[in-house]
Amino acid sequence: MTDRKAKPTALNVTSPDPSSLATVDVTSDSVKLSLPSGETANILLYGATVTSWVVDGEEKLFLSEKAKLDGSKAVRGGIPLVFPVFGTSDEVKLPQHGFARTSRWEFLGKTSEGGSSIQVDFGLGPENLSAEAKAAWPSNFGLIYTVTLTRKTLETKMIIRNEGTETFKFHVLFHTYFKVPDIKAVAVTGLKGIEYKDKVASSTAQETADALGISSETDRVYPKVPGTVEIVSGGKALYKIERTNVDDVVVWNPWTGSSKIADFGPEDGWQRMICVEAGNVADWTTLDGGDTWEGGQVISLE
Ligand code: TA6
Repeated sequence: MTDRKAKPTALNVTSPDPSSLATVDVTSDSVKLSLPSGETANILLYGATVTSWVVDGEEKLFLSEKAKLDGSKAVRGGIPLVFPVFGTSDEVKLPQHGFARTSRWEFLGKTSEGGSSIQVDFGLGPENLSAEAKAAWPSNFGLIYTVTLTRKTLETKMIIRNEGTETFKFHVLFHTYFKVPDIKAVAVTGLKGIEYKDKVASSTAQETADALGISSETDRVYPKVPGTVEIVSGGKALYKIERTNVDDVVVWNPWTGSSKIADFGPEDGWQRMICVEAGNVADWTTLDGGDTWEGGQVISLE
């Protein structure tokens, strides 16, 4: 055997340290995403509802302490999914905000992972619906909902496919409940100049505020919002909401009227939440047989 003077060093092909990778913990009811740097997101299979998003040890989403998490009622908080109808409609005989938030979704698995991001998919089709929902909305469809967690962002994206031959129309919305320090000190920017529907006053008006403050019950639909919307406080953006192929923005805070909402708590919880919801709800979106629609939001922290 020849003695080699210059011995090759061992090839540096090591598998990554498992503690440096994102993880996905799946239970029978939920999926938890965790990044090695500590950020987490929790998604209930019921409604594919994101119920928690934690960054720097701080919860970013409001979840009512009276929220039902057992599949008996849509979750009051987090990010419930609205589909195929926003509110109620004479044309679609489904309960308020449709069936996506009250159906059990299938976990389709993780579609990408690394040390600084993790992405998972959930699916819903007619086979997952209750008999009543299927009868009220007999269209053949497939939804794929993707949640991506990075160190400073949470992305939610929906793919809607018409699996049938008949055209159907739908609304879709990410009904995000943001946690804020004090509702009286926050404002929503990016809405100025938009003609909105005021559901409290049952009227329409043009938004004049650069930064919309909230000082009473607020329930507004802003159609076709062109750019980024931010939730700001003290001149600083708390959350930046960027939308792709999603036109409208809904702003909701029930104010003291939350006392009439059975699963809303604590009593003063309305002071620490605001719903800023990205969706296509001002008009129906139509989808022909075999066609696919895709849209989503990225929420970033400054
Ligand atoms: O998105 C705003 C809104 O439609 C409001 O009108 C308000 O009622 C809210 O959603 C909550 O609806 P929910 O069916 O969850 O009680």
